[in-house]
Amino acid sequence: MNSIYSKILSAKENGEKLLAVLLDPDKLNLSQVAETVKRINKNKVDFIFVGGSTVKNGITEKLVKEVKKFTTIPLVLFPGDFTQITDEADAILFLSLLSGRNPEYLIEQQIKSVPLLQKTDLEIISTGYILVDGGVQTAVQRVSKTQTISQKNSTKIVQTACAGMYMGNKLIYLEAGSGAKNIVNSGIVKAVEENINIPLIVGGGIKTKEQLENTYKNGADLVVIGNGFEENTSLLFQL
Ligand code: 1GP
Repeated sequence: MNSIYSKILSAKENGEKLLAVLLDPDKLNLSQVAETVKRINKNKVDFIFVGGSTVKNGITEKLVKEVKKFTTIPLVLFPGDFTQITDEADAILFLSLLSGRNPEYLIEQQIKSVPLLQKTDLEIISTGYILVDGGVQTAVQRVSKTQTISQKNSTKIVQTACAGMYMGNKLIYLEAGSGAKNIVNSGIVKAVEENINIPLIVGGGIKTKEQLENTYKNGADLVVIGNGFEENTSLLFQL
């Protein structure tokens, strides 16, 4: 039942690093899925995340079903809102946007998701989601109508992560936003990792092998790559 979280936990305990590729249903057509997933299969990818900030109802489910035809890699929903929930996936990051002050994304969306989740067998993984400034306004910021936390404010980011852990979240996700110009910097990743004892996910703007390796070295247990894979499909081969 808890296979995906167990895998992340044991990777953390063993110092193994995990990689997720993010597929955004808004950007990926169903006709591109077979080829994209075959490329993912050839690499050391631990999870496929599916989700986006502005996906229309029903599109995520279609994409998930299509992806599943071509891979056995576990598929984790990373939803921008509750309408993206589908039983066709294996797990869901049950996100709360802790960096923001919009109740819609702190608790309302979560309540709205309950009737759907009660009908699924999805593994539910509570995740404290922290949006830091990535140098450009990203979709999460626009859709959630929240502010990011400046990467100069390491204390606030660390305290937000700790609060998320004390609230019982199983994961912390440090996000610079999809297409970020500035990735979550080394100092922030390190400071958060040193202060929490739950697994740390980092994503947003990571496009090179060096950025990926540094992010791991500084303490990320799982790195998420979206645009970097779409724009440079050979990136994963270099890892
Ligand atoms: C976004 O962290 C993910 O939510 C991935 O971002 O698309 O910039 O890799 P990129």
